[in-house]
Amino acid sequence: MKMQHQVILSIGSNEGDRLQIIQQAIDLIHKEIATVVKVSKLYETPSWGFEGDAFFNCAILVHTCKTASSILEEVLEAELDLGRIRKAGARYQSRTIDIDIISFDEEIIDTENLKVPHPHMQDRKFVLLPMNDLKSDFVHPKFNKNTVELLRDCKDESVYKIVSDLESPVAKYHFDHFNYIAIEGNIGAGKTTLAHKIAEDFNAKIVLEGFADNPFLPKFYKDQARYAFPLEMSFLADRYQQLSHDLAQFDLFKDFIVADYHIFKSLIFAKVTLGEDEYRLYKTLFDIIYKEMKKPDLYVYLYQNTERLLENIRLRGRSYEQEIPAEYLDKINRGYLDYIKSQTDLNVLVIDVSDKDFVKNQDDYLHILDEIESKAFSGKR
Ligand code: PH2
Ligand code: MG
Ligand code: MG
Repeated sequence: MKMQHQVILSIGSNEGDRLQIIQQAIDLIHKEIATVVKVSKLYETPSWGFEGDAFFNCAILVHTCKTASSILEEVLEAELDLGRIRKAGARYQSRTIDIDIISFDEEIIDTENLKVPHPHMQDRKFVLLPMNDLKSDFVHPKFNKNTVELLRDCKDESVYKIVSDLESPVAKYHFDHFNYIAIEGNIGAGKTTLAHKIAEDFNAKIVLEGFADNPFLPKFYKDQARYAFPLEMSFLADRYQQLSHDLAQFDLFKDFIVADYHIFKSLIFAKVTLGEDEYRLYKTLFDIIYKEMKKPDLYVYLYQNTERLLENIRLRGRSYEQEIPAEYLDKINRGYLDYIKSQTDLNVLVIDVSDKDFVKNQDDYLHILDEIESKAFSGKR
């Protein structure tokens, strides 16, 4: 299941420096609205439905957690920022920039301001041809046809010509220099959300901690002393099993692996939750297992302040987590920071996300991507 919406936008221009304006539009969308993960070729197309100069058209695939109506609102604003002036009168007219929502997942939206899939997409090769370049798995929810089938059945006879290559915003990142990125952080820091976004945007294989089926976890939060040892042992066993399996499997269709944990967290938590004797026994076993494990070539620690951790825990609403005290989170955070300080040969990146919201603010997400990118050349390969 994808966490983000897959949205296809069509971009056109038949006035001014068409190539430059379209490239600016793509960059602006990526910077402020949604992550542009794929860009089609650029086509020159005769104006469709009215007399006017030829258009340049392309299509882009973007990922976002925003709603369709906020995407529409933001895209209209981007058109204005890019200098579009809507003149009164004729339905179709020449324009410096036009950005249309073609599809939003495979949803059917029919409101006053927004109709999705775009009601004319099936009649227009200037939409379907670029869309076909994106190789998305979109299936039209009304016609039950994929892009290739829509194109095959399209009656548009106009002649379209590929004019140039556009620059793709995600192509500037080199995350495939990594084989294995571990995203770490305290309970509620946003590890899983960030791992999902990166995996979806960069075609990585995701490895998620399967905490939900740990039978000791709810018990532990009620009676720490009694359940800490079996809890830590079962986490260690699960993580070892999952990681040794998933990291050994080479996925031909994915570029790298992103995990929402690193096995060392087992020891960090054990140190906080176990008594001294138990911890010593635990560490003996941990060390044996740890030696065998593949190390990530980037370890990202998301630092989040305790107040917002508590807020996130409340918002995600897992009942057994609701009583976690602030002091416990402080201790876990200190455990992580001590661990990080003691590491000499781990490629560590600490990102302070305490005043960031990488789901709602595209700018905050791009900041995180840029930080990771800055480590792409110090990682091994
Ligand atoms: N957009 C229109 C109407 N006609 N023709 C071409 N070739 N390309 C367009 O983007 C286009 C059009 C209305 O938005
Ligand atoms: Mg249009
Ligand atoms: Mg429009």
